[in-house]
Amino acid sequence: MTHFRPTSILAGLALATSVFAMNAHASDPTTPPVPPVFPAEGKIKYVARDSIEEFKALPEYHEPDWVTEKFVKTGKLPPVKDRLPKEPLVFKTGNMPDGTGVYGDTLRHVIGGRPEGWNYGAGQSQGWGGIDIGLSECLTRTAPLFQVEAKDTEPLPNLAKSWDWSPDGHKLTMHLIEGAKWSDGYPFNADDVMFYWDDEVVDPNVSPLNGATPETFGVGTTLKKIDDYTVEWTFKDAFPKQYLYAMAYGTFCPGPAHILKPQHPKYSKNTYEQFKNAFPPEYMNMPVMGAWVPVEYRPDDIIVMRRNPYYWKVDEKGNQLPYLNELHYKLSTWADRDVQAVAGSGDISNLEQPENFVASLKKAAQPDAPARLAFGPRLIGYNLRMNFSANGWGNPDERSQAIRELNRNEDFRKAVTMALDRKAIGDSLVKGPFTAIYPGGLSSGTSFYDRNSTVYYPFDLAGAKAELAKAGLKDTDGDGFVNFPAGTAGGKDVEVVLLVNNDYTTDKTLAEGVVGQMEKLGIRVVINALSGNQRDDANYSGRFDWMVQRNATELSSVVQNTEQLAPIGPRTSWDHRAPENGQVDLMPFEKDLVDIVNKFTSTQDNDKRAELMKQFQKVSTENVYNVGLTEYPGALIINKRFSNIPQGTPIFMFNWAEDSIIRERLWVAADKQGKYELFPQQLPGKPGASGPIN
Ligand code: BQZ
Repeated sequence: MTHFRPTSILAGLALATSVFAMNAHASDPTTPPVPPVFPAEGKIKYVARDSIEEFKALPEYHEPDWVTEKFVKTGKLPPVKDRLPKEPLVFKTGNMPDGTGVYGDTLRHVIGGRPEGWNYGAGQSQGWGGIDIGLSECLTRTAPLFQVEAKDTEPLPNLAKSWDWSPDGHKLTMHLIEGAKWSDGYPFNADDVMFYWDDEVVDPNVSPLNGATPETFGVGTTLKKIDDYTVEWTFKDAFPKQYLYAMAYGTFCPGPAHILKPQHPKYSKNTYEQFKNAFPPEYMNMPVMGAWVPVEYRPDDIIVMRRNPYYWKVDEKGNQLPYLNELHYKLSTWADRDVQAVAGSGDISNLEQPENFVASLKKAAQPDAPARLAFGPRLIGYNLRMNFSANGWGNPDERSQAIRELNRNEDFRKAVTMALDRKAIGDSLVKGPFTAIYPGGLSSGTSFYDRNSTVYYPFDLAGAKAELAKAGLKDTDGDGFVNFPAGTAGGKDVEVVLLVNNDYTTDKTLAEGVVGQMEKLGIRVVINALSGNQRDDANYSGRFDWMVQRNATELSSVVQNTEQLAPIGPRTSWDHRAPENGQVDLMPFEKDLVDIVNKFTSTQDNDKRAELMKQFQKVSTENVYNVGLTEYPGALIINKRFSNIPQGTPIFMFNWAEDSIIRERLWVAADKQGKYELFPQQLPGKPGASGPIN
C-alpha cells in the first residue's frame, strides 16, 4: 500500500490556501473553479477483475487448530470440509498484497452509531461503521472494484457465483453458491433470496436498511425461484447489467429466512412493527453469512463478534477465512474513531471529518505512529437537500408545506445556492488544499464527472437577494427575514427546519454555516439535530424541509445505487418520495433527470453512459437539484500490524473501506499479534443464546 509522508501535506497547507484566494467570484452561472491539486492521493494498483477471486474445490481445507481440538474432535462441529460449500469462494493469492495469512488477533472498530437490532431486512441499523457490511453478504460485491479499471468493471460474484443472460437480455438466471451454510449450520439457498425479495423488498410494509425497493431493480422487474440454487430475474429492458450493482451491498443482502420468516406478519400473528423489532441488540448469535457473528452486546460499550465456523470463503491454500478471530465495535463517537485509530487503541477509521485532519496527520507523521494514514480521491461531499414533495410525503404542516412549495421554485433555489460562500464553508471545516467548491451533483472524484457540464452559481449575495425577490419573498415586517406572502403560513417569517445528523461534528459545522449564511440572505433556518438512526428515519419518512446530507454512493460512483440519482420510483430518491397515493409530483426538470437515469440504466454502451451523465450533471446543477456545500478527500487510517490492505483503498467509492479492504483476508503476523481477543478460542453459540461457546 502506498503511503505518502503526511508531513508533505502539512507542508503543502500554506501554498494551496493562497491558490484558493485567486479564485474570483462572478455573478453569472459558470463552471466551478478547478479544485486545488491535492498532493497526497494514494495511488491505486489496478488489477483485472478476474484476478481477485474464483469459486473452486480445493484438495484440502484447514481451520485454526483450536477449532479442530475444541469443537471438531469433541463433536460440536463437523469437520471443516463438511462445513464448506462444494466450491467455496477462493481469494486468489496474486491479489493479496501480502499473500496468504495466519490465524489470530482482532480488528478493533470504533463507531458512533448504535444498534437498533439485527433485522437488517426490516430496516434496523446495527450501528454502521462496518457491522452490517460484515454481517450481510449480498448476491454480488462491488466495493473491491475500486482496483479494477472502469472499462473492465462488472460486479464480483458473491452469494451468486455466476449468472447467464437470455439471448434477448430480458432474463437473468443467477446460480447461487451451493452447499454454503448460515453461521448456525442451516443451509443457505434460494428460499433466503426469495424471502428477502417477496417479503422484505416487494412487501410495501417493509423497508430494508439502505432502502431497497422493487424499483431499485427496475420498474416491473420480477424474481422467481427455479430450484434451491437458481433464481431467475425478468426485466422490462434488455441486458440491464446496471442492476448487478443493485444486487450488491446494501440493496440485496438476504437474511436467514429460517429465523426471520416465522416472525413475519404473513406467517405469524405479529404486526410489522413486532417483526421489525423481533431481534433486539440483546439477541445474540443471529445467524449470518458474514465472516463474524455477534456474540456479545454491552450497551454504549461494545459489540463483540467471533469467527463464523461455516464461513464459505477460503484462501488458495484451503485455509477457511477469516484469519482474524474476533471483531470489536466499540460504541463511542465517530470523532473518537479517528482519535483511537491514530492513537493505536482502535485499529481502523475512515478519516471523513475534516476537523480531525490536522491532528490526525500530525499524529500519523510521528515515527512511532501505530497507524498508517493515506488520503484518497475527493469523494466525500455534502449537499443541502430540499424536500420537493408538495403532495404529502411526510405529512407537512402549513409552514412546511409552504417551504416545499418554495423548494420547488427555481428562483428560490438559485437564491439559496448563490447565497452560499462555499470558500468560507470549506475553511470552516479545515484550511488548506482539502476542500473544494462543490456546486452539487456528481462528485468531482468520480470517473463520470465532467467539469464543463457542471453549472455553478457563484457566491453573490446581492444577486441571491434579487432571486429571492423574484420568488415573491419580501421582508414585510422589517425584522431582517423575508416573510411568506399574506395568506400563506400567516404571512410569518420564512422559517426552514434543517435536519442534521447530530453524530457528526462536520454535519453540525456545515449546518451552522448554512444558518449563518441564510440569515444574511434573509431566511431563518432552525436546526433539528437528531442522532443517526432517528435522522435517517426522518429522512426516509419525509419529515424534513431541508437536510444536510453527506453524499452516498450514487454521487461518488454513479453505478452504485444509481436509482438514488433521481426519483425513478416512489421510494428511491433522498429528497422526493411519494405519499400514500404512490404518486411522486415530479417537476419538469426532475422528469428529465428520471429519463436520463433510466436511459443510463438500460444501456451498456460506455460512451453513451458517459454522455448521459454529462446531461445529468447539466440538468441537475443548472436546476439546483441539490445545493452543494463542499467536497474533500477522506483518508484510511489502519493500524500498521495488519497485512493485506490493498494499496490506495479509498474510504468511499462503491462502498465504504470496511468492504473495500476485504476484511476477511486481513491478517497479522504471529509476532505482531495483539492480545485483544475477549473470547479466545470460543465460537458463536445457538441463535438467541446468551453468547459464545467454548
Ligand atoms: C462508514 C459507514 C459504514 C449511513 C454511515 C452513517 C449512517 C448513514 C452511513 C462511515 C458510517 C461512517 O456512515 O460514518 O465512515 O464507516 O458507517 O457503513 O453515517 O448514519 O445512514 O449511510 O454509511
